[in-house]
Amino acid sequence: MVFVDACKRRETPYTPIWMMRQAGRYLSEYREVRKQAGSFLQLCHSVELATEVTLQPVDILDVDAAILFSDILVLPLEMGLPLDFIAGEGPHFSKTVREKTSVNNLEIGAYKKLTYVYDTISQVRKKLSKQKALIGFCGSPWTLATYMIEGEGSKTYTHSKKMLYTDPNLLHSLLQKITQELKGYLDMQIKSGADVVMVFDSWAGALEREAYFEFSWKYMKEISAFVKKTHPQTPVILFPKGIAGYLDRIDGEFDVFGVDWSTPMEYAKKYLGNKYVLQGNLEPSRLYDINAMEEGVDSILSVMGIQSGHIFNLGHGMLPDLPRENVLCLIEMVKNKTKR
Ligand code: 1CP
Repeated sequence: MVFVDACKRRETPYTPIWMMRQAGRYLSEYREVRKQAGSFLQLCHSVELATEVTLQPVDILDVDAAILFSDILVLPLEMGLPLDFIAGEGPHFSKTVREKTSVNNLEIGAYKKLTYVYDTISQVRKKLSKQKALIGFCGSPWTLATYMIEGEGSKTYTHSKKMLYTDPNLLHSLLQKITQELKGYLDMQIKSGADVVMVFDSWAGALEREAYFEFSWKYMKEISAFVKKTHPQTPVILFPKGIAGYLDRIDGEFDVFGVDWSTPMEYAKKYLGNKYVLQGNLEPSRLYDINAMEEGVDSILSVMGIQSGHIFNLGHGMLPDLPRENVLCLIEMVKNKTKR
């Protein structure tokens, strides 16, 4: 598999490419299946339909990896927090976790209930070409905690940060509880057929430097060390978004570092390129314009070259209204420009 080889820094015929949020609304085929499912959560719960949308980007775009179609928030849902996705607003939990009792009430072993995820993974792996990798994923403890504490997406993380500074032990006990679940969750995803796993720390950039390493990176490292110990052959990708200023302190046992678009690739290469394969980091909005897109691709390749050590991706998720023809063009372009 080109993608798995690249994660292990082996020689590949070209730089592999996939895109975060590659299954989504910019594809009419996705919108069709989503309508059939009724709601986003029902789509996540349906093994047949989730399998179909997971495979769509591979069939349509010929990307090198499929990523499980699900959401990071299905774990907190199974831990006992009823979840809704409100159209135009995003996720909403009807309960929040802001004091000791609610941390204690969170269900232990909830990852065992995510059978629809494991079944989707094994279905996808059965149908996916042997040349293509399947990526399993989860949210980081910190990123999941922000949703559980706030009850929804946030711009300020008010309640989460209040807990961090007024009752750090309570936050740690929540993060530890989530970390335990995530270990079991990724273990089960790998046993079900995921070839690679990725941890999304989307709200890493909400934390100042010291706080980031104490409340987020520490747990990311704990999870990746666990996966590397239990499944040494499975590559682990860590994606902390928005921490360009902290790269000098990044360490741990993992294979690939996901570089977001706000982090200059030069910085990532300088601090991390010798130790980790780098994945990224085209600014998704560049896909609105072909010239802007090519300029972005060239700039990334001028830093990363066309040797092993790089996986091409966007620097964050695909946007719902990106022109599909430009996405197709990007895949072609990267494969052509990086042919060895
Ligand atoms: O169809 C719809 O209206 C739902 C939109 C949607 C989709 C397509 C959501 C709601 N989640 C997803 C799928 C999803 N989420 C995937 C699928 C695989 C793929 O990449 O193709 C993945 C990996 C995620 C992970 C995810 N969910 C993250 C981490 C990655 C990131 O984008 O930073 C986060 C933060 C979420 C929470 C979430 N789920 C959905 C939304 C709109 C959000 C973000 C809300 C917010 O801004 O707080």
